[in-house]
Amino acid sequence: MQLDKDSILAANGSLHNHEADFNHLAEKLSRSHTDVEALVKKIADFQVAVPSWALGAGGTRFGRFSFHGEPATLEQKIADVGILHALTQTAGAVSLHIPWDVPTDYAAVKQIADQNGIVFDAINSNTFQDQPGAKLSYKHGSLANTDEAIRAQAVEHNHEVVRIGEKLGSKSLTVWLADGTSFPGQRSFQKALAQTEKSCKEIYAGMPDDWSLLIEYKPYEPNFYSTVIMDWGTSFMLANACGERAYTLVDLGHHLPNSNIEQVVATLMAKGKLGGFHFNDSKYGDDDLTVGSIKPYALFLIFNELVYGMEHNPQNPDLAWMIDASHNVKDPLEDLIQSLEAIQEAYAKALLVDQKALAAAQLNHDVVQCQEILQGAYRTDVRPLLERARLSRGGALDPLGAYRTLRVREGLIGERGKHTVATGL
Ligand code: PSV
Ligand code: MN
Ligand code: MN
Repeated sequence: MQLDKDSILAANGSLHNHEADFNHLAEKLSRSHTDVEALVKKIADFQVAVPSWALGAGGTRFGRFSFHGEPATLEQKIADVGILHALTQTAGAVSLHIPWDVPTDYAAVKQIADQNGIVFDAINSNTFQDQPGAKLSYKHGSLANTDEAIRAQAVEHNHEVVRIGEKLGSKSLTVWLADGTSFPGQRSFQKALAQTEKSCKEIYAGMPDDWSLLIEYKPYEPNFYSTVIMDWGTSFMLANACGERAYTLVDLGHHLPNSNIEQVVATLMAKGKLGGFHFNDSKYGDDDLTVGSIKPYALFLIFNELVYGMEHNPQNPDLAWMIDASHNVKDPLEDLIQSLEAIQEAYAKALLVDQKALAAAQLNHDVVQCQEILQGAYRTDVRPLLERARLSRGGALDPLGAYRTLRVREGLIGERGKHTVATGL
């Protein structure tokens, strides 16, 4: 199923209310000398990768409840990303997880991606599960394993993932390790870290010169006493040990409660070492809930630092943005539409922050004014800007509304059947 521009245009209906809302907001913003056209262009240009594993209704270890019409093949997953992109004009990339989504027919996969305007962003390796037919087990770790042969198998898997990514046009490899311990004394911290550093360097040495290595961190889960790459400091240290094209990847759910993620972002960007970003939201841990569903103000504060860094830190590369969320209880495509909207909303609000006025208020120690500036931007209803950005690229005025009006899920069920099961998580 592919959504064409005409049906989206038809679903948009009258633009009368949008025009009125947009003009009102544009008039208000130009009073503070905001270049509204430039703002809309920035919002329209912002693209986020959808991970191949988020397109099926995910599950937890307590159960997995399939959503009808789920994509069963990689081609179908990319077609789903195409639907998201056609509606939102924000999801122009897909992020594959290997071996969950190894292409069997590269030409076919590339063709369907091209047809849908989708590029291949960072590709993810997986050494947190044993793969069918694998000689050695990752039960006691992969890149940090005590056994050299197991580490070598894990390094080779990462090189294989790079080779797959090269055929598709990816330019970065994301590594997330489950390696760690669940009980005190189970493993030497120092030796595990040293082995991980050695393995990361081997992965890095085997990558093409125009590829980046993105190192993700997470404090706990699946291990509950220690994780080898537990925090941004450890990831930063490993990235520095590997070299110039190795960076830290921040996943919003991978922090202990109340961590100041915006400060982490600022620190990494100042050092030119923030390479990638996984969006989700959480109440307790790595909950992988819909972006913006729990702490939208925290997301805005994080975006405020990202925007500042993108404008002031040329030493930092362009970021690989990805949604890393999946659920049991929502239509995955509707859920991703909500996440994409929340990301764009937080980005647009952060773009509204008057950086000059904020810097002046900071110099004057006018703490009250600093807060007013941030919250003034946060309280602005930016949705007409998002609508305008989408319309400028032929997208939907209201992606969720159009998804329902066009009966997309029903169409997918018609095509694929009710009882499909997506591969992966
Ligand atoms: C791990 O929790 C993670 O955030 C990593 O990015 C994985 O690749 C992804 O989730 C899927 O398991
Ligand atoms: Mn992640
Ligand atoms: Mn995670």
